[in-house]
Amino acid sequence: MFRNVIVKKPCSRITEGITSAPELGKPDYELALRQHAAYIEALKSCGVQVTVLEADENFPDSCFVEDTAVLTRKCAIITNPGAPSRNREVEAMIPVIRKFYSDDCIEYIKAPGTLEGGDVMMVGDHFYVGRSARTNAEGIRQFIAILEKYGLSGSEVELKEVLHLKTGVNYIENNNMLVSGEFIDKPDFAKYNKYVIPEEEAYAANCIWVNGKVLVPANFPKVEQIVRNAGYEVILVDTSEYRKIDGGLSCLSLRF
Ligand code: CIR
Repeated sequence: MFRNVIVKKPCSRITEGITSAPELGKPDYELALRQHAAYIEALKSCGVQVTVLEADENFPDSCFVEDTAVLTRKCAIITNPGAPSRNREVEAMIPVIRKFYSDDCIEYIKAPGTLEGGDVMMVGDHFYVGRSARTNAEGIRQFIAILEKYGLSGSEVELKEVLHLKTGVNYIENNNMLVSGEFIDKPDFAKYNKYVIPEEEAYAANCIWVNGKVLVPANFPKVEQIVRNAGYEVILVDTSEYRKIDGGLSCLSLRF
């Protein structure tokens, strides 16, 4: 169960966010704000307490708070984002996280290690970590060492095609996993009930489980049906403006 969620409103410079898909156009800031408000309502309907942080105009991608920390039931791990324009987003997050975790269980990924939360997928007390353009071997080494100190565990997953691990694979509890692209046949995930996301709806592999319900991006009918057929109550949330800068449902919050 999650009790808390932290989100941060998008800033007007969201139009300058990092993107691998410029052909989708630039995000519409006003629409992004409305979608963000609807995302918060969807989360609230799952019974969590939502902490809403004000927008930070210094960082175009700062609404994607997931990348700045990994919040576990035992400790908080502040990341060291590998994207230079995003690296200092963590500074504003630390005081917020200190409201929820005591100082003796807040840990830090330190240079030369880099790690972004989008590369971390929690399955109970085990954490899969994608080695990506943003998360390096040293960051993963530090991360797993921290987890082990708290009786948790972690393992590295190689990824080649997507930005972050959770761009392509997401755990929705009950041994169920949504897999797309390069993750469909990964031996790391052989033991799960895998639901294969069709290529044309790959973006929607990034769903989030929140207290028994699953948030699914709007306008991906095949994924919606897959998640419903798996037995979940679905809440659709439109993330069209975030998609334009490679962001999805998970990126927009820290759930703990
Ligand atoms: C970035 O490239 O960092 C942002 N434009 C998108 C971050 C998405 N975050 C995530 O997948 N956790």
